[in-house]
Order: sequence, then C-alpha cells, then structure tokens
Amino acid sequence: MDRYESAKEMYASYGIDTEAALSKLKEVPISLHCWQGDDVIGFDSKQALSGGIQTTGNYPGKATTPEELMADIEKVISLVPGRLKLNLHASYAIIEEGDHADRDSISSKHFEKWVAFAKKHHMGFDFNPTFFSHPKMKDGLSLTSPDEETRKFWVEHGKRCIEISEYLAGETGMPVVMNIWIPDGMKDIPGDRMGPRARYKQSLDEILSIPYDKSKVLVCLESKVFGIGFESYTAGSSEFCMNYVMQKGILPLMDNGHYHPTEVVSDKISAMLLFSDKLALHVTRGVRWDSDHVVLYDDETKEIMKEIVRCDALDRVFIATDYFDASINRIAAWVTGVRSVQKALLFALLQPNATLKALQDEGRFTELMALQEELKTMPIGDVWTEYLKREGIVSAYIPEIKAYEEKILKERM
Ligand code: RNT
Ligand code: ZN
Repeated sequence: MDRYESAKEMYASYGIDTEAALSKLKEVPISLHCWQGDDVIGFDSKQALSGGIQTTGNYPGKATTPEELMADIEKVISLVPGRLKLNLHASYAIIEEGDHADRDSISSKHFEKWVAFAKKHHMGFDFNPTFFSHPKMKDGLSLTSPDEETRKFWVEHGKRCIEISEYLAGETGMPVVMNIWIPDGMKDIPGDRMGPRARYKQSLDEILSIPYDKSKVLVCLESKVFGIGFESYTAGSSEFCMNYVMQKGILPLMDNGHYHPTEVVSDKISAMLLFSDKLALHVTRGVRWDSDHVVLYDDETKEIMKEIVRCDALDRVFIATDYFDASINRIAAWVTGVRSVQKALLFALLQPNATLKALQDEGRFTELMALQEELKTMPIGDVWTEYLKREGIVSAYIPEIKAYEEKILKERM
C-alpha cells in the first residue's frame, strides 16, 4: 500500500483525519522574514547591525541589493509549500540615488518594487519599523531617548511606517501586521528605570495618534528581556508591553527568544488568548541566549503549534519567523526554518485533541501520558511527504540549494 494511505489509516484509528489536517495546513499563512537573506543589514543606511542583536558567520553569497534579495526569496518560495506573507523591515526601503529620504521621511514609493514582487507571488505583507542600525540611535536609544530631537526622529519613523503599512495593505488587499520592537535599554544598572519607560509610552502614544485603518494595519508590540549590550535593563519588558497593548487595544507579539530560559511561549499562548483577541508570534530558536538560530522541528516549536491548534486559534494567531544565521547557506536557513514551522503545525493538526482533553478532564493521567508518547512515533513524515507532493514542492531541497549556490551565490563577490 502507498505510504500515505497507510499513514492515513493509522491516524484514522485514533480518530484523526489527515485530509482535514492537510487542507487546514495549506491555508495557514507563515510570515517569511526578509532579513535572513542579508544578515539584517537592509538597503537604507547599510550600517553594521546594532540593537543588541547579532549575526555570526560569514557564509559566502549574501544578498546585498534588492534584486539579489528578491531572487533569493524567490528561490525560497519555490522550496516551501503553502501560503507565505513577506515580512519586511523599514530598512529594506529601496531609495534611489539622489533621493535623501531617511527613516523619518520614507514613504510608499520606496516600497513600490516590493509591492510588484509580492503581487507577482500572491503574497501579503507584514511590516516593521527599524529602530536600530542607524546613526540617529543616540547612546543606543530610539523611542526612549532623553534627547528630544532623537526621540522625535524615531516617533516620525513610527508614523511613516504606519502609513507605509496601510499602503501595503491597500495594494495587496491583505491586512498588514506591523510590529514595533525597540532595543532600548541599559548595559549596566540603571539610575532610572521609570524615565525611559515613560518616554517609550509617550512615544508609542504619539505614533499611534495618527489616523489609520485598524482593519488594515494591525499594530503589535514585541517585548524583550535583554539584548547584547543591554544586559541589565530593557525598557520594553514583558510587563511594559503587555500592559500597553491591553490599554491601547493593539496586539501583543511574543518572540520565543525573549524570555528567561525556562519560560516557554507555548505555555503563554492560552493565557494571552483569554484576554487578547489576536496574538502575534515570532518563532525563533534561542541556544543558551536569544541567539536566533534557525527554527527546527523541535519540542517547543511543536508545543507552540499544538497550543494554537487546540485553542482553535489559527485565525487569531499570526505566525512569523524571526532568525538570522550567517554561518550556513542562507537560503537553506530560510527553507529549513519555515518548513520546520509548517511541519510542527502539521504535527499539531494530527493530534487527537478532544481525546487528550477528555483524558485530562477525567483524571486519566497515565493514559494521557502514554497516548502522547505513542503519538510521537506516528508516521507524520509520510503525511508531510504527501503534502509536498500535492503542492508540487521537492522533498529533498539541498541539491536545489547547492545548484543555486554554484550558479548564483558564488558569483557574488
Ligand atoms: C530582536 C527582535 C526583533 C528582530 C527583528 C529583526 O530581538 O526579535 O524582532 O529580530 O525585528
Ligand atoms: Zn523578534
């Protein structure tokens, strides 16, 4: 018997419908972060990466122009099944020579080429103001800066990004999740914790004061516990961000690299969904710190997806990838990470959630544990392979990537 048919029968014996799982999986958009392709450099100020985040490694062939980055993303798209959105940072603005637009003055015209690219691939957008890697960061600070001119510059940047997000949503007909994250914090013990947070709050209020269509632009706020060079204090802590989004009715964004090492986002999702209508996620992999390694098909990624599925929240949770590894082929990094998210989602869709819930509610904990262990060795690989086949995507992607490396990447300086 065909491997998929046999897997289908095995799942059916647990009451699981693999066909239903596959058609669901196909519909869930994953927001593809553009910044894996060029080590988070972008095209505007081309400064070294700052903001307490870091890429390590120097694998040859990174994209340095919009054309190269688009070509690489195109390759990624050809190796990933399902629906994707394109997640851009403002620093990926395409500014012609002689045009002096800076972060406080960029506008829709700097994203026209991206719009054409997204339309060609039937992708929606997500968007991010870029509060790092720029000469206007003063003492490493943006929206929390005590220097009024600096703070205002970044407030203007935030406003421009809402306008650009609205434009991107209008062009594609799909809502844009616009995520605000700032690195602002302190390397050493602060002399004032309240001041920067008060300025952050005020800056956000100012950014959000411009009129925009809230059905088109979903603004969210990403918290963080620490950054490199900001080890002692982060203005946008979890409590700050959670309280702010609740008060203003915007969305929380949780990045699973942004918590203390034994805290897990999978445990936070249900709590958040009881209070927030919508929730945004950055899926990443921290190794000992917020290292942003490529996402793998690992326990926590599976647990995150299981939570989204069993909370019946696929339409309330926005899933985006967020990592950057410069030590390996960047296309492979992208493809491996996005496929891992999708595989974890498939794993989640193949769980007998009603049965597991009933075992828990009935206090049958021995069976609950045993069944969850049994499910781990079910033939999900055969269902995944069938999915790729139906989507017309190759299973083994390394040969394709090697060929692209030979032909394209090696030609780049
Ligand atoms: C940094 C945050 C943030 C960035 C991107 C580039 O720790 O996770 O989301 O990774 O915006
Ligand atoms: Zn993030």
